[in-house]
Amino acid sequence: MMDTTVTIAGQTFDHCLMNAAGVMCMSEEELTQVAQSSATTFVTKTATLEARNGNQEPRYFDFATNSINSMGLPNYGLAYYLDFLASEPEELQSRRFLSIAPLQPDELPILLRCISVANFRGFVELNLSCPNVPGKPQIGYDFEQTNRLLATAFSLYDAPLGVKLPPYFDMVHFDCMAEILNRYPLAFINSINSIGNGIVLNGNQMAIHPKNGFGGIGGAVIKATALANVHAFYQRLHPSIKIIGTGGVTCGRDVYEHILCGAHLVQVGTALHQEGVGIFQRLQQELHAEMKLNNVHSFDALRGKVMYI
Ligand code: RRO
Repeated sequence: MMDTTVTIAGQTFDHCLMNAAGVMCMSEEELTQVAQSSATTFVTKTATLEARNGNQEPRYFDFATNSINSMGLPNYGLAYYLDFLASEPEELQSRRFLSIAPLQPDELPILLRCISVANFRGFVELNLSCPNVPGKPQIGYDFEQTNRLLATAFSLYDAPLGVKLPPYFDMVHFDCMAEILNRYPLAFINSINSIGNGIVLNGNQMAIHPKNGFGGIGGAVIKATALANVHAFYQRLHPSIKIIGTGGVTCGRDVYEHILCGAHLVQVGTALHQEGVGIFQRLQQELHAEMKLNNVHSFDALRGKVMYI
């Protein structure tokens, strides 16, 4: 028997696979499709207080098993996602992830107040890492601002809350960010968002239009950075802060590696966009085969057990 259950903040999931924010989660129709697939739960598109159209098209481009995007936070606004979540049975709601982003620091208390008033008690994922809103830096690269936002959040809000982080590339940055995160009763962190501000060419042209072609890179090419971030935080964070591994998942072996490096849940972005919701069943089958091959019978026996040479 294989035990693939995962527990975070008292909620148990039957396995580890779900969408990554931004993919198949903007409209009710897309969220319903993920909800009805074999994904264990879903996360919504990052919601802002007011609805946004996002950046000019073309703003998403697939290249091989990768993508570049500069969507610019298009979403239907927080109330839309809260209404959709409220339409679900309570026991489902408590396992859903609602992604949010304040456009200014003073929006965070308002967003959290709306979530409390709507009585949503599922997981809130505070997105500190959107690379694509012109003129707005990625909050997760500003350690002091991250600390201030988390202090505000936890002074106001007591349901499960986590953060979506940008990728870090320096060991000292892992140390600094982990030290800040460990000050707070976070339910989880999610590593990583897309690798910001890459360029992809389509022929002799920039593949996407906004920000003169600069956009967030996702897909197979970011797996090494994603695994590094998952493992660096696994080594540094208090064990009560669970890790959601995101980045570069295209097959069951990739999911296995995220868990081996320390992930509880594993999210799929670019590959879900390319393959559709059928991917969850394929990944699950491939993951089980990989676990059998390695004689591992539970996620708990696998998680964080990467070997060093
Ligand atoms: O909407 C976007 O442009 C976007 C967001 Br909010 C994010 O967090 N990550 C990303 O790659 N794109």
